[in-house]
Amino acid sequence: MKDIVATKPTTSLTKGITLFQHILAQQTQYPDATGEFGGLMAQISLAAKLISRQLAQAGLIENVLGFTGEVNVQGEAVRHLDQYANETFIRVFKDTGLVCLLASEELEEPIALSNQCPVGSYALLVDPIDGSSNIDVNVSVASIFSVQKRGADSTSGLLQPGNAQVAAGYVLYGPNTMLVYSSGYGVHGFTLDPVVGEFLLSHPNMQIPTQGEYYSINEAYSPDWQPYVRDYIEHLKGAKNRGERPYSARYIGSLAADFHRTLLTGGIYLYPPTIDKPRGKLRLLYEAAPLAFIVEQAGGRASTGIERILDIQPQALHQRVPLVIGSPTEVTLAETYAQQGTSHS
Ligand code: AHM
Ligand code: MG
Repeated sequence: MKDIVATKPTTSLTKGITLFQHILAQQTQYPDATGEFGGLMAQISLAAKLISRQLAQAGLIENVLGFTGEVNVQGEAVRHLDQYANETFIRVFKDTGLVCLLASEELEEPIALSNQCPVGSYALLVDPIDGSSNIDVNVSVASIFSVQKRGADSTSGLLQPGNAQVAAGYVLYGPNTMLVYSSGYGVHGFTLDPVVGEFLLSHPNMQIPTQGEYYSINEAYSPDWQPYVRDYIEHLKGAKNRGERPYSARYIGSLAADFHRTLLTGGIYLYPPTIDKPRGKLRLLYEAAPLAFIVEQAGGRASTGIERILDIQPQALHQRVPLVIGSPTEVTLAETYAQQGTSHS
């Protein structure tokens, strides 16, 4: 099992440098780097800028808001922006030779983006628009991405545990557009300067606080939770009465946006199993695993409550998984509740 360990900040962490400059500077420190990863990240940032521009025109031009009338492999109604973002990721990588396979929440099977796809080539897994239900109400959405080297498994070569990821990240389309990524050497956040059209380093070497003040969960489902989830949330609500720092609740309904707040301020995000969704809702390979990679690099933790997310061997491309992610203090306690499966005070 490979553990991911963040190294100390490198010399390429001067605020204001561009994403590409940062990656080039990092590559100079790793003699085996081929430069392909820099090209890959440049194309991800291009997709991010195109999607960001499209979002900025929502309500002003046709076919940004609303549904296409189609239903995706997950059984969810496809929105125009889901389709645009999915096609954008395909378009920016097609025939570049940078990525040989692309898997997406919007595609039943991975698609080949290059004629040759040997084991070891880069593959990209994306949730092109995470939090789609927030598009039409002008609330933050995101793109989540995971970069793998194609494995040798008999299906797509993509069913690898999260600890095999080469890199992972997300682009948050909020009041400003931010790209946060890790290639296993810390977590770095870049803010899009819309005038220059470049992502500039704004959050070098991000670290999650060891404990936070927010919990994030869809409480409307509390009647459908297992008892340990209710007990854990009740425990958090009781902090004030125990003379501890009280918690407050935040839930945006866009995973990456809820995660980003948790990364910056600490605390916990949970999407546990429910009666209707016994494996939770979130997808392992392009939602939970990339965010788990990021949070561990930032000093946090991610699990199902029972098992480390990065150790899970996927069985299917669109597999769902319960997710408990955030500061080490909160996640560790949530795991205690999950493992005991019963209440404790
Ligand atoms: P999506 O990728 O199709 O938008 O679905 C995933 C989203 C997450 O972003 C979010 O955390 C979750 O679904 C919200 O689900 P719910 O409305 O059940 O709380
Ligand atoms: Mg999603």
